[in-house]
Order: sequence, then C-alpha cells, then structure tokens
Amino acid sequence: MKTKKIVAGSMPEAMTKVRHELGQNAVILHSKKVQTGGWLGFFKKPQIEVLATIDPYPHVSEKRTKPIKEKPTLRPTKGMELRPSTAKKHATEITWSNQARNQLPDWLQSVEKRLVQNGFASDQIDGVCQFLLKNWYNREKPDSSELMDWERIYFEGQLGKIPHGPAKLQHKIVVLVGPTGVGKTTTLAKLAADATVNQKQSVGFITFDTYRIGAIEQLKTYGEILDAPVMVAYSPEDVTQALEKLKDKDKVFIDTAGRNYREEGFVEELSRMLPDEKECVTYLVLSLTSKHDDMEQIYQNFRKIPINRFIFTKKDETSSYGAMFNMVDKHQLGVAYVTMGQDVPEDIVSSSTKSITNLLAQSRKLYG
Ligand SMILES: Nc1nc2c(ncn2[C@@H]2O[C@H](COP(=O)(O)OP(=O)(O)OP(=O)(O)O)[C@@H](O)[C@H]2O)c(=O)[nH]1
Ligand SMILES: [Mg+2]
Repeated sequence: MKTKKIVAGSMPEAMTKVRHELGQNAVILHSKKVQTGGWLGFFKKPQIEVLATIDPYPHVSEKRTKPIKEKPTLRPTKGMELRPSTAKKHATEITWSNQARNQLPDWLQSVEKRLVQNGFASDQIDGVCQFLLKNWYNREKPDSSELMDWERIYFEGQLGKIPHGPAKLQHKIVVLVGPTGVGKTTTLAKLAADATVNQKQSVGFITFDTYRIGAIEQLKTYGEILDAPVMVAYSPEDVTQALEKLKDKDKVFIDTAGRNYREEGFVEELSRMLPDEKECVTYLVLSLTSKHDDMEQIYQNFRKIPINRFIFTKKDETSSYGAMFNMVDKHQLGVAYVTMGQDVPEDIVSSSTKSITNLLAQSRKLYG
C-alpha cells in the first residue's frame, strides 16, 4: 500500500500537499497534531501530521446511471450488532469508507485472513485491524511479537469488562444446560469432583436426563466414585423433593438432558423443571468445535432460561476460538470454565480475562 506521511501548518494546507503528492484519489487514514522545530523544548510550532494513501475505489461521479456494486469495506456486516463497547470506538479517527481490504498492508491482510479463518465476527475483525493499524501508525514497527501484544491488548480491553470464572459462588445449586453431546455430564462430574476433592464439600446430583439410555447410569457411576447421591427427576415436583432430600449438601449439581433444543417445546419443558433462578447458577455449555452461527442459534433457543455464564468444552479438539470470543462479546456474558479433555476431574480450568486472552492468542499458532 502506498502511504505518505505529510506535515503541514493546517489541515487545508495538508490536504493540498496530499493531493499534490498522491493525486485526487487520496484518502486520509489518520491525522494528529504534532509539535515541530523549537530550541531546547521552546518555540515549538503546532502542526498537523496526516497519513494518507491512494483510494483504489474513488467515488463515482453522479452522472453515472448504472448502480455501482459496493466494494468490500471494513464495515460490520448486516446482522452483526455493533455495540458501543466494540471496536469502533478504538479508531474513530480512521476513515475506512473507501479503503478496500486488498489495499491494506500485507501484514494486516494476513492478520485479517487469520482472524476470518479462526471464526471471528466481522465487526471484531474490523476492531482488531483498526486497532493494529492505529498502533502501527503511531509506532511504525509492526514486528510479529508487537502485533501479538497489540492483539492481546485489544482482546483484553474487550473481555476485561465482563466477569469471568465461576459465577455467584454462594449458590448451592449448579445447573448445566446445553445441546446434545457437548459434555454437560462430564463437566458436571468435573465440577463435583473439584468441590469434593479440593474444597472438601459434600455434593449431590439431580438428573433430568430420563431420555437417553444410559444417561442415569453415567451419572450414577460418577456418584459412586464421589460417594454422592444421585436423584432422578421426571417432574418439577420431583425436583422439589430431591432438593429437600439434598438440603444438607454443600452443593447440588443438576444435569439436564441433551435434546434438540431447536424445538421450542423442549426448552419450555426444561425451564419448568428448573429451580428458581435466584437459587441456582446456570451455565450454558457450548462446544468450541461449533461454528459461531450454531452457537448463536443455541443461545437464542435457550433465552427463556436465565444463563449466568458460558462453559466452553472440547478446547483440545480445535484451535479456532473466534466463535467463543464473538459469543462472549456479543452477549456480554462471561466464561466460567473451559474444558480440554475427557478426564475427570483434571481436564477443566476456571476462566479469567487473561486465560481467555491467551487462548485467543493461541489461535494464531495454527495459521500465523
Ligand atoms: N475431547 C473432549 N471430549 C469431551 C470433553 N468433555 C466431554 N467430552 C466427551 O464428549 C462426549 C459427550 O460427553 P457428555 O458429558 O456425555 O455430554 P452431554 O452433553 O452430557 O451429552 P448428552 O447428555 O447426550 O446431551 C463424551 O465422550 C465425553 O467424554 C472435552 O473437554 N474434550
Ligand atoms: Mg449428559
């Protein structure tokens, strides 16, 4: 990309110089006030410094009658919500309007490509790229370790506003909901094992999973290992009775059935079974191997149930974590835990801004 840095006494003067150097199709990428000249720090002159490039897709004259197909821009795509917390506010000074993607510097194009491959949403990709471009402009040294640091800063800025890790620890009842086969029961066993072994708590299980053959046995096996009672609930009344029986336990873990939650009736049935939201903490379990659109669909289908945090499973089966980031940022819902294998209890870690940022930085290893 042909870029030019120009310093002038005023913006009109800078624009004249830019047009003279780069022609009529020049666009300003960035501008800032600078102090130049002077002696021993005195008598410095305030000036305008602009970074400009040539617009490869200049505005078409109004005389043209045929509709012009819009060239790719770094704007968010339709359907993607752009909240004030997201990228845009980081780079308000940069004008992207006619800045086609393929005219970005090579290093930025490869960052963008990698983010696309890792499943990041387009508004987030815009945010990262604008943030990097702005840093690059200010520092002018985009080596790979610096780029990685800048990306970390960006992700930390986005994720740091959302609480992560186990939610409301004072809650006695922990409920896991989610689609079929994401690892709800295995994760529940990991959490119960941690409570028993590391926190020396007494635990009990309730399962609503009366649909899948072997589901109750699966939980009973964990119950036996942990010396914890397992209650089976077929109705909301059963849940009340089971909770009464387990009232002396420090923690009660509720396992729910993996069913096709695209069918609204299943979610309604499930929400009728759950204890009052004030009494429990509910995690929506999603597999990191799912695509963003699928995760979003699942999230929307579970909206009837108040969700406190996400749990992301199967980190060991993928290296793309963009979809996780999209979900967390879009819904401003934190990550309680990430699981990374089938072994109970060890393959689980509680999350923090730092651990998730590190995970996102790891995405680059696959494509970087
Ligand atoms: N690789 C990997 N496998 C996992 C992880 N967590 C669970 N699994 C495996 O995923 C499979 C399904 O796990 P379950 O715990 O039965 O999943 P579920 O969500 O309870 O399934 P349903 O009750 O049928 O909806 C099992 O083979 C688990 O061992 C993980 O973090 N990584
Ligand atoms: Mg299960």
